[in-house]
Amino acid sequence: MFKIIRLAPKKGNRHADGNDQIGPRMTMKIAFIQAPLGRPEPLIYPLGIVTLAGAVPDHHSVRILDPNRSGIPETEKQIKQYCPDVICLSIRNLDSQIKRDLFYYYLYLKDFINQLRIWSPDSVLVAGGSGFSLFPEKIMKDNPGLDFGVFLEADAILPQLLNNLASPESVKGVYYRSGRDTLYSGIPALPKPEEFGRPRYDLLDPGPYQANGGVGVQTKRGCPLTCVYCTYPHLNGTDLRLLPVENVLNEIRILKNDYGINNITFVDGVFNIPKSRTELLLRSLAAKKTDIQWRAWFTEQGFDKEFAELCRDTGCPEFSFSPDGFDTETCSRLGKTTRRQDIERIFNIARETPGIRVAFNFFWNPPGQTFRNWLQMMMFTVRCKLVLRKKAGGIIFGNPRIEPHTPLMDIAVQDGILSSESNLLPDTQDDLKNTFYSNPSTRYLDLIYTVYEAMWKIRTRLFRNRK
Ligand code: B12
Ligand code: SF4
Repeated sequence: MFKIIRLAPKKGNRHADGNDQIGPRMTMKIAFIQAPLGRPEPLIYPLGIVTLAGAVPDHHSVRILDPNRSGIPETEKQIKQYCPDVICLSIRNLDSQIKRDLFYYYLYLKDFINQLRIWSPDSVLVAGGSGFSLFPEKIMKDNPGLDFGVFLEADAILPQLLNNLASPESVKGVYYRSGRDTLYSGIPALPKPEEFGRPRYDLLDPGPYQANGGVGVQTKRGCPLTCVYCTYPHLNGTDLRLLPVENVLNEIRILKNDYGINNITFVDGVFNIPKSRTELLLRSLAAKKTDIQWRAWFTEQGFDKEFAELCRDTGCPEFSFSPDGFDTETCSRLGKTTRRQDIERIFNIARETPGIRVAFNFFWNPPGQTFRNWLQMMMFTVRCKLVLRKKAGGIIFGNPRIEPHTPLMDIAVQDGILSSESNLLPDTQDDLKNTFYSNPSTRYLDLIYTVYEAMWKIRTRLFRNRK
């Protein structure tokens, strides 16, 4: 049976103009819930649902719950008290994507969805979020408790779906049930900047979240670069959709003045493109004397000393780069625009500029890897430690998680690591280990990686004990 039968208005729910038929302006109680991760993790402000709540029309009643902060029992209590008509579950993370610290959040999430169904059997359950949008069909199939799923950014879609719960096929981007089948209403357009929700900080205090790198602030969506392993072009498109600088400054002002937030993270895939607009944002921030600490992800492209100083002087203590490969050939194979000389340039800027730190992420054994290249990458690491000393913010090695809709998936199939039928969202954590790329022609490097992994684990344990 089609579960929308759940939407008979509950006691107290009224159409905004007085009658209580299901219809576009019926007032509903909507609970946004961030999916719990299943293990303690640094607390991240759930910007997706905080933003989405800002796109929901005012006549609805809205709450935001984050079990990662409040715990599961408190979430259960809140849901049972509130009795939402609609639960919007944000599935952001599926797995840790780090082989040396692998954790499969998705296994835990499946249990949580079953729990939600027991706590609130009459609510309509809608899923969405970046994790969901990577595997929408599989997640709908694995979790019969979900009534709807929304593909990609939902700022425009969710309000339409709320108006059309009985005719989801009329709203693009929606997965819905019909008997035993799951149907899809068709590819949606990504929202324009003026359609993005404005974060509803009033519904979830950002204060407790600022310790871990800061509260997220978005300045744009989309990325035009072409890194082969990256999911962002699939999730947010390849065109940059820029929020007006004034809007961004306004969010920062509200966070600072109303919630005492001094630390923010710009959540854009790449912060410093287009460069001129980033400079404008930073100069305007300086002019407002906002006095905040911020961090972001940068591309080496166009990053010069003057820009580094502008960032430093407006509150950025550390620059994170992901050249991923070290020599130009490996970088090209990874679809990066970065060249070896760009990495050296960043190194020199860090050496010459007081008050800045740089961090680099590299892949241990990516497509295009050679022993010579690996050795040079190791020598660069040592050089960073010896020359940059405290200015070297960290050099991290990993292997890319192979995600769907990425060119890396095709490379992995060509290299015999996967078959085109492989399940990238498997049923066990053991099988999840097979979703990481490691270049077969330099497989012996994996042995050295096991030593690196072991050292990393010992270091993490020692650090935790000391804390
Ligand atoms: C910035 C970022 C971070 C920052 C966050 C900084 C901060 N203070 O906020 C840091 C580096 C800390 C981080 C950490 C992690 N991240 Co991260 N992160 C991102 C990134 C780039 C943007 C997230 C964001 O804030 N977007 C802005 C908001 C407004 O958009 P949104 O959340 O996507 O929400 C929209 C839609 O998804 C949708 N939506 C969201 N929720 C819902 C719910 C419903 C019901 C509906 C209908 C729609 C919907 O509508 C929203 C508005 O359009 C995404 C990649 C991406 N392009 O999305 C990865 C991403 C979410 N991260 C990812 C991962 C894996 C992680 C980590 C697990 C990595 C790790 N091992 O540490 C941790 C988890 C941290 C945690 N506790 O949750 C993955 C998740 C996919 C997966 N395979 O699991 C992503 C997709 C990147 C990737 N590699 O593919 N992350
Ligand atoms: S620059 Fe960053 S966000 Fe853009 S494609 Fe590369 S990894 Fe993805």
